Amino acid sequence: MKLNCGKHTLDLSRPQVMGILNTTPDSFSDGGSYYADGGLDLDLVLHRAEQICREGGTIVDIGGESTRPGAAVVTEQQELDRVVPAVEAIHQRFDVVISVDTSTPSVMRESAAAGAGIINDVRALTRDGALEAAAATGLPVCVMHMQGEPGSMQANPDYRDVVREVRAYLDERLAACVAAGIAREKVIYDPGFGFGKNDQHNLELLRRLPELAPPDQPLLVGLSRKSMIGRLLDRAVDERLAGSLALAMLSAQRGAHIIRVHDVAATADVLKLLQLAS
Ligand code: 9MG
Repeated sequence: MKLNCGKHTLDLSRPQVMGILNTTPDSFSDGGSYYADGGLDLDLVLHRAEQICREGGTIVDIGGESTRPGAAVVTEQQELDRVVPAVEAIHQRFDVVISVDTSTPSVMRESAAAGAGIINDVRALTRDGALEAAAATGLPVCVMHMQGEPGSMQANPDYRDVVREVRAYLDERLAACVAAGIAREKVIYDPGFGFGKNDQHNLELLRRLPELAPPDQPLLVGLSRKSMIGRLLDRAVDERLAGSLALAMLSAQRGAHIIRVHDVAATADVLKLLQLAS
């Protein structure tokens, strides 16, 4: 399976590593890492992008909004200011697919014009104008499942059958994307681990990962350093590498094509060995 991302084509016959670059002051794991003197420092952003590429990442995922419960609400202008210059700077210097983690139509449009290759939307293109904006870029889109809203989604997540409900939602978003003019093969499914799910829901989704997408649809999984790992193993956020790697390997074995992670080098090693031994 191939994913055409503008001037790049990703080979999804082996799992691809998507490295996380949060240009937010308050993300749960790396918030504020790229700020100096109160502002976003593009040299620090470029340093992280270079690290992702050197360590084996083929996609850099840039986000300007933290979706962790309790995070500050970001304005459209703040998001544009955090994301678009970073996309532009990375696009000029590195031969890598740039994914923009956004739900905001103007950020999608301006990022695509600046060189982005994937739109990653945790709200699955449900904001007003998002489907149309994404379709106009011609880029692949990642549609993620979330129950509720970031501020309250973990209060009391509730499902009769989490796998069936998540799959039905993603199928419905695929149909909406196709109706808006997005090519079917450019729609990436993502169950949204930790987004309105308790630990049992997350584990059930992981166990039944192959049921979550049609066989010919790209599947993205994000579990890196997430709080589920912290609760299940009693580990602080900086002690979750082993747990993150175990889940990355499990996800790849169960059909994930793109693995979104903080720890690129270690994940790339694990996935390489998995490929060699498979
Ligand atoms: C932005 N973001 C945080 N977690 C994520 C996940 O699991 N998937 C995707 N697509 N994006 C995520």
